[in-house]
Amino acid sequence: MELKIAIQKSGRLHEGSMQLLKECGINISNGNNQLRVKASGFPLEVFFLRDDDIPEYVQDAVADIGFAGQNVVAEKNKSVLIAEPLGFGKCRLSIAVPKNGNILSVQQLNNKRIATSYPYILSEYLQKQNINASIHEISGSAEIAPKIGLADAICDLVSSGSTLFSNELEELETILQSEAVLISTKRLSEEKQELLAKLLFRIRAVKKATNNKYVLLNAPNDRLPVICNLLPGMRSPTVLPLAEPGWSSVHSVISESDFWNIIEQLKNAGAQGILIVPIEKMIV
Ligand code: PRT
Ligand code: ZN
Repeated sequence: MELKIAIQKSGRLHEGSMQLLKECGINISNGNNQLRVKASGFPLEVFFLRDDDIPEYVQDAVADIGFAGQNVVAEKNKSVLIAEPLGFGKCRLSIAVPKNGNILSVQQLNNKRIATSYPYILSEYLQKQNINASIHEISGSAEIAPKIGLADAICDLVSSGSTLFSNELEELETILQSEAVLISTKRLSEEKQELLAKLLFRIRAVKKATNNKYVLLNAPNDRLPVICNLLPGMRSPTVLPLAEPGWSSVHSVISESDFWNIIEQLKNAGAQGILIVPIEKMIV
């Protein structure tokens, strides 16, 4: 019994998908550029596909699970379950208009033309906003549409914003935040559900580790209460005596998101010799 997973063959999600599986202890050798490969380290068979096709394959249970962008999952509107956000492939789907033009608000899109590869998400959004605009479906390079007179606005994915910038466009409104997600078919056998639970356990341990750092520091004993207060850790910080009397070493885990903030507070509280170490896996 194997779980069949669909991942992007090549493109922006390919590396992240392979990397995540690798960190879960799953190795995939695709030296011969095959479309279907058996993995080692987990009972998994990998299908390499175009990202656009993944939701349908998963809906139809040709693949049991898949890694795809939320943007694609929402646009294709297939009947699948979203099991887990994966933390890579982050971007947003935004409406953008020419800089210094006359469209300053979403309401001003009424009776305008919008070019996009996301007609379904966009039409749902416009309907909710009660805006009557015409959608020009294109398969890519939306950013040139206003310049060549094909549309008044675009609706496309943005990550750094440099594509918009170099085409003299600016974001008017973000309509969807996206990242890669694990989707699963609604028709998983009990055995396969168990395999998926095992895979999710590994994925969550990897994600938790990526989002956290291990911190070690030295502190005078009289500063320990303040410092430990700043470092809740997984249960509470580990405090060990140093060879030098009156000093201790403190070990704990801090989250990536408030990392710099906490480091500054630790320094101000008298911590010295602060070391930050990556965590490989984290099981709580
Ligand atoms: O061949 P296949 O169909 O599988 O791939 P594809 O060409 O359709 O997709 P691909 O590989 O370009 O993107 C796959 C997925 O990556 C998308 O569906 C998103 O979920 C995610 N992703 C993350 C992005 C971006 N960031 C992104 N920046 N997909 C596309 N872009 C494009 C965007 O369309 C625009 O042209 O990058 C440009 C904007 O980038 P910035 O950095 O200039 O803002
Ligand atoms: Zn695609």
